[in-house]
Amino acid sequence: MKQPKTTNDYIAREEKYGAHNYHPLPVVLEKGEGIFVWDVEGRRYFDFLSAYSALNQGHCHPRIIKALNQQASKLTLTSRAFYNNVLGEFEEYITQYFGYDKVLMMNTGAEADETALKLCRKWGYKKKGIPENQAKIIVCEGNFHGRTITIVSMSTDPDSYGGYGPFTPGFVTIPYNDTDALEKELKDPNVAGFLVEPIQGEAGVYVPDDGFLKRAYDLCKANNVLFMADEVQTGIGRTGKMLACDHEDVHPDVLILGKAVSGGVYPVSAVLADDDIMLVIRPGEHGSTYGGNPLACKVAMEALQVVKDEKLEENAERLGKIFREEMKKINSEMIETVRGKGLLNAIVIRPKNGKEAWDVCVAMKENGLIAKPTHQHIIRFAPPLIINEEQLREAIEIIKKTILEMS
Ligand code: IF1
Repeated sequence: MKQPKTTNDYIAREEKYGAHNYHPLPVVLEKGEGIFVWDVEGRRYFDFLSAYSALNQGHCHPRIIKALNQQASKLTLTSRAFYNNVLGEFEEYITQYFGYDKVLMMNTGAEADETALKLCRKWGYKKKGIPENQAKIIVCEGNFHGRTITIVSMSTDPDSYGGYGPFTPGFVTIPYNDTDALEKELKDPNVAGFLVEPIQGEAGVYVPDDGFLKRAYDLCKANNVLFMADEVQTGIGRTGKMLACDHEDVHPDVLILGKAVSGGVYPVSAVLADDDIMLVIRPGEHGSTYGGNPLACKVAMEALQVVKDEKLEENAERLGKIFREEMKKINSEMIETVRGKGLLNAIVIRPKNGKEAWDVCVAMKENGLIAKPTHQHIIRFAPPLIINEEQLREAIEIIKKTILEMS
């Protein structure tokens, strides 16, 4: 195929040579800076997806890119067969940052979740005394933790698990936001852990009732079960606190992080826990070629420091309130619900004249803002947390104008 020129040429090439495991919005991006991206035809957009909250610090944050470049020309990978001079520095940094004894570094969110599941099962056998191969982990309906076979085994979404069986056993599903159901399942002495997203992202930005996390945590403690929070999407300032669990002063036994840990620059994920839990995994029992490499560590250290220095969680908290207020003011039947926390928000679209969430997203793109629908009727809005109030209000005008045009 000759060199593509137009948006359609680029799309056609991906369509021809790439697996069809995604259905992207028809826009081809070639440059990003801060809260903006530009397409191959030079048009500028507000990025209101932020790569599913990986880009909390914005596109190509100068400090993070500098850290990447400096380390990239020095040492990129050693594997864990040898020590490197950066991993320990980062381990000390991130454990102090979040208040845990230990961290285990991986690359993607799914790997971090897998790590937490393995850690939890092993803890169940070694510490809790669950009989071999009997450990159970409680998960929630509508969960999203990634794409591996074991993770889709926990999924209740047929798009995620359909056609991928046989599935990994050992999971018990309860409704999200239901502590009565949790309490009931916790009576089983073979339960080792409870894995939960503080806000369900993929399910459509479902915010649980106030007190749910605290109550769930307390129930887990009372039953000697590990409370494991998947903060891959909600963490690192996104919901208006450093962690979404901080809203309820819950300190998870096992904390799972990914995405924005590296500011969208490099895949870095991490599992944090105290010694009593983390040390049940011994040398040779888990790992990853790239996990904890020096490039990842330098990038992540800078990315986390940027969040602190720029007080991004405070900005997310303040601007999130403005965003939801302004969305609620839009006078259109097409807006059924507005919900979210910090700068992780969603609107539920009531279809009109055959126009659905997808059509709204295509129209917003034409007006200079990109976001993505989830589950047919929901649009998620998650700009980089470096956005300022003036920029947010400009973006709100685009959303408002688009919806009013279609209503
Ligand atoms: C895709 C969703 C978001 C996650 C939580 C673990 C992972 C994710 C809470 C796995 C990943 C991504 C993956 C992305 C779409 C996206 C997503 F719509 F599917 F649900 F963000 F909302 N835990 N979420 O949200 O992390 O292995 O991908 O690094 O295209 O699958 P990963």
